[in-house]
Amino acid sequence: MSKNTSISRSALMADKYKFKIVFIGDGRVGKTSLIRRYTQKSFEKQYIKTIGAQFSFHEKQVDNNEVRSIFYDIAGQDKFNFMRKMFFKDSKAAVIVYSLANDKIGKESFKNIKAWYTDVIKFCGSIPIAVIANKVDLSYENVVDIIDIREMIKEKEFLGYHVTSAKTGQGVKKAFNSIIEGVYYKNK
Ligand SMILES: Nc1nc2c(ncn2[C@@H]2O[C@H](COP(=O)(O)OP(=O)(O)OP(=O)(O)O)[C@@H](O)[C@H]2O)c(=O)[nH]1
Ligand SMILES: [Mg+2]
Repeated sequence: MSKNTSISRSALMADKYKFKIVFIGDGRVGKTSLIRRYTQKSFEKQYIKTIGAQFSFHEKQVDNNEVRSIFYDIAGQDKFNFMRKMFFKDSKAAVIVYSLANDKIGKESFKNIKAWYTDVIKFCGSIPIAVIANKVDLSYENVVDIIDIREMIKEKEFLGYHVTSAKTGQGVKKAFNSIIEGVYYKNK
C-alpha cells in the first residue's frame, strides 16, 4: 500500500466520526462560557455577546475511535433570529442551555426551552437533544424540575439533563463527555 493511500484512508476514517453539535438558548445563559470552559479550561467574567455564530473544534477518543466535534455556538439574542436557521444545517445534535440563576434571565430562559426545542424540530427534524442547566453556582434552589423537559423530548432522542457551572467548572466535563458519547453511539 502506498503512503498516500494510507494517509487518505486515515483521513477518511477521521471524517467518519465528525459531528456538528449546535448550542442554543437565550442570550447570556452561558453557551459561549460552557464551550470555553470545556475546550480551553478558562472562564471570562465579562459578557461579550456572540454575533451570529462561532464554532470550535474538539477531538476525543470514544470506543477507540477519534470523534471530532464541531461545537456551533449560536447567538441567543433576539436580534439574531433572522440568521439562525442557516446555522442549524446538518447538525447531529442540539444542546439547549438555560440558566439556573435566580434572576430574570434565569426564569425567562427556562420558559423559553420549549421555543428552542420547537426551532430544533423545525430546522433539523428529530435529532438528539440535551439540556444543560448552567450557572448552578448562582442557584438557590436544590430541586430542579425536569419533568416538563423529559415529557417534551422523547426518550429516544434525549441526550440527558446536565447541571453545570461554567464559572466553577462543576459538571461541565461530565456533561460534554456524556453528550459527545451519546451522539457517537446514536450515529455510529
Ligand atoms: N456565575 C456564573 N456566570 C456565568 C456562568 N456562565 C456564564 N456566566 C456569565 O454569564 C454571562 C453570559 O455568558 P455567555 O457565555 O457570554 O452567554 P451566551 O449564552 O453565550 O450569550 P449570547 O452569546 O448572547 O447568546 C457572562 O458574563 C459570563 O461570565 C456560570 O456558570 N456562572
Ligand atoms: Mg455567546
